[in-house]
Amino acid sequence: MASSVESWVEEVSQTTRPDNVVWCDGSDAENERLIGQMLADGTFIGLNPDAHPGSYLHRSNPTDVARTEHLTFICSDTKDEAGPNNNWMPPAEARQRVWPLFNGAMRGRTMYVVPYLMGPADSPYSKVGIELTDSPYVVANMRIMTRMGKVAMDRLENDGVDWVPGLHSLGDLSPDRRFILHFPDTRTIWSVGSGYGGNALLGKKCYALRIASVMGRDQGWMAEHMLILELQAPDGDTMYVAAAFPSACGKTNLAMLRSPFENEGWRVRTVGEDICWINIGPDGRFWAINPESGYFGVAPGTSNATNPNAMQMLDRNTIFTNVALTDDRRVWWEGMDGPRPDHLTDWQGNSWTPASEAPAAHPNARFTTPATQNPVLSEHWEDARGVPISAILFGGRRATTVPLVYRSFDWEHGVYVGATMASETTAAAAGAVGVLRRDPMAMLPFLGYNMADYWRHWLDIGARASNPPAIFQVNWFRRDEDGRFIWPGFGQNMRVLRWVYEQVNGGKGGSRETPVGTVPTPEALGADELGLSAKQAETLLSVDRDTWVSEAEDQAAYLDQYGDRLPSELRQQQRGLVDRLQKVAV
Ligand code: OXD
Ligand code: MN
Repeated sequence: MASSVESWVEEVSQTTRPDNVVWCDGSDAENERLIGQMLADGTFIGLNPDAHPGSYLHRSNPTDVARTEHLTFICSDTKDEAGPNNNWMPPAEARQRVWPLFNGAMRGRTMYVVPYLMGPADSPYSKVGIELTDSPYVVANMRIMTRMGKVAMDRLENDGVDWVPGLHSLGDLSPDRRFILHFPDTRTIWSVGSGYGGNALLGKKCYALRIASVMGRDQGWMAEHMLILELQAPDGDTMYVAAAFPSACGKTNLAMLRSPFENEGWRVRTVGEDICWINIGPDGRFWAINPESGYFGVAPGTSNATNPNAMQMLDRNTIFTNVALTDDRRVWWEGMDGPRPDHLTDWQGNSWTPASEAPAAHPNARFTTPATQNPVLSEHWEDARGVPISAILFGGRRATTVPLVYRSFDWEHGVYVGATMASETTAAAAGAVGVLRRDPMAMLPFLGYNMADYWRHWLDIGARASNPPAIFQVNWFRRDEDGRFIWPGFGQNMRVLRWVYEQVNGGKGGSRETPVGTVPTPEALGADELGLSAKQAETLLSVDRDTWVSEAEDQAAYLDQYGDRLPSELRQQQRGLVDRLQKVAV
């Protein structure tokens, strides 16, 4: 046992005062014990064993159902280091205001010591964390989402590597006493008052994104909110694509896409569906690993029509959180296949009928399931050196303005496209849904330092890599005049991936240049086959000059808040966009 871990556990126990301390080894026996306890005390509800073997339902506290960005802080020495993109709390204030919430917080509870590894067991890029938590639900989820227990302790002991301490307590679950704090200087995490995934599974957003982004900046690599997919072309050639989308915008569905052109040989396999750590390889390419080993996905909207591979993956060994329950103890959520049941128990445990006004499952209801159950998992998902990325997609929900897909002109322009991307907000975070906000690289809620310095880092990394990926923006969510989505999305997104593949491989046909970037022709996407009218296809791929002039102004206003820290390259890119738009005949 690494003595530094032992002394930290001792120190935390002195404050939190748990009745017991349990060191987790990640074994099946330990998991079964925890599940037994949770079934006995109601934390877990057993599901129909024929329909859902090895699976459980958890109902969270109704005030604790999503990430709480307004209660999430970066505790750097100065406000400038955290940047306008973060809430900042000085470390001294954190000690005064938040540390006391841990005082005696674990009395009457067990404190679990959870060693975990982010990344494949034998990858030099993987990293160790230790989470101390008083929530057995968190332990059961961490066991799916990370490589937990012995494998992490072995890494610590054999390699003497650094580890990231994360302290988590449910506290009293009151939002008034809820804080998710990150100390970039000491690479430490404190989370109190929430059991929700993104707030409480500290390996995920807190470590693999907020703390890791700081480590990446200091050590020359990148931690990104991106899926990684393997795209196979008919001749067997494979290409890897990383894609950043804000939360609940379909990353899991894209990463597990079932191709309508599988017969022709076009197919997708998954390497990761939420987080991607990128290092520059000796060949000057971007090499990416998925630091996680499970999926914490949004259940509502998942069906055989939208993600058949996920439906197959979820049929066993899954923890469901805040979904609805049928009378024969199966799970149910809005958007699932088949008729809506006449009676359900809703996510809060109340009787529900179709006449009920509120949805039966919470809109941010989740599943936690092991990656190994994904029927289209890539053979390379645990490769120690990662997989080489040839294209990066930035996407978001935009009802207007942004075409279905376009390619940026070069790396710097691509960084500008990522830096200015915007999306309508979703239920993955507490707060209003459907409000447009800029969410650079889909990292707004997940970056551990000043966004302007992060863009500098992107520019520098691109300059250092002799062969960086091509950058694209995508938007599956464009609507027509009647407010309907134009693009069918889901499996049909394969048409966009196919075009991306052709672009990366030098295909010049099927595209046209616009002031914002290169867009496909309707023919290149097979818009006809999809039954899109010429007008629909035009709207989908259009770059409207006036709309883009105001978009460019709004982008400039957004960038301005970063003041002198903003890399000059991005200001130049903004001017370049305005110039190109001005040249368009009206
Ligand atoms: C997630 C999120 O849970 O982005 O992945 O909120
Ligand atoms: Mn995410």
